Amino acid sequence: MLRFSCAFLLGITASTAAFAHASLETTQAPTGSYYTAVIRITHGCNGSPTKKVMVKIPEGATSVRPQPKPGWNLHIIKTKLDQPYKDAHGREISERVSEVHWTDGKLLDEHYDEFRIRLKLPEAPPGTVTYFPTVQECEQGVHRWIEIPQPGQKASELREPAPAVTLTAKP
Ligand SMILES: [Cu+2]
Repeated sequence: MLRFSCAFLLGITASTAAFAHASLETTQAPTGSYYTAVIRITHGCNGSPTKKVMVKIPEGATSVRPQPKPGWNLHIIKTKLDQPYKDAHGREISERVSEVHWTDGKLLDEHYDEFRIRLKLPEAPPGTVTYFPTVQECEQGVHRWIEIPQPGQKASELREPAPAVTLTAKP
């Protein structure tokens, strides 16, 4: 029987818990840069397979393009912009992608998978944390990785923290 020291076990538990939730592969990126949000789904809901993954896109993110996945249907939800703008090609943009849904799939609890969205991050001061609230629906049960830490609170203190990326200064 393998024995672990309490601190080591605590260390393992803390780090694997954070890693074991829905989280982003890259958690720091320059403000306003092109970024691939890789949302990692590392387990189901109490053993039940994942059948739907819905991701909310942060305000200010543009050029949002999700990656299709074999065996899953892909839905892009758009919302009208209060203030339309012209993109880099001079085209008038009057709506933004506000959510991306992968549906009708099956990811077993014992398997791992990644859900990818390419986008341009918001322009915001370095240190700003940008969240991708994610709802993971299973055949039985659901995980709502949507909790945002209050000022002074750590994400690791939350039961279902939202995947997050911290914006850094432009290189
Ligand atoms: Cu978890």
